[in-house]
Amino acid sequence: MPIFVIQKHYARRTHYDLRLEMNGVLKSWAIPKEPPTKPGIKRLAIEMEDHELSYADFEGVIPEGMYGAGKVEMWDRGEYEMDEKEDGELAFFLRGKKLNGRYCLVRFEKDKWFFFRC
Ligand SMILES: [Mn+2]
Repeated sequence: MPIFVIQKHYARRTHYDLRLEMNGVLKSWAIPKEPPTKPGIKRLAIEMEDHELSYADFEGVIPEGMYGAGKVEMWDRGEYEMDEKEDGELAFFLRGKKLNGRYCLVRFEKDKWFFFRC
């Protein structure tokens, strides 16, 4: 089963980086507010560049002066199972410690998506 991680990133603005293993890379979205554990809350998720699979284990501090400077800590991780996949619309089951259940990512603008329990 493919993996997912959510890294809490204390950058200039604290956010959560959701990463899904897909086609040998980590597809990535930055979520400005805490990811929802319950239905009824939609979070903005901004699509970011793909990361290498090895980045899934990264925790530590990105030094001052580098892009994304600040502390990175693991917020949640586990496996996931894709349920439905269309262009701009993903539904999948997350099996993490904090996030567990069916989640959707739906694109509404070029690189802007909504992330929510569905
Ligand atoms: Mn980040």
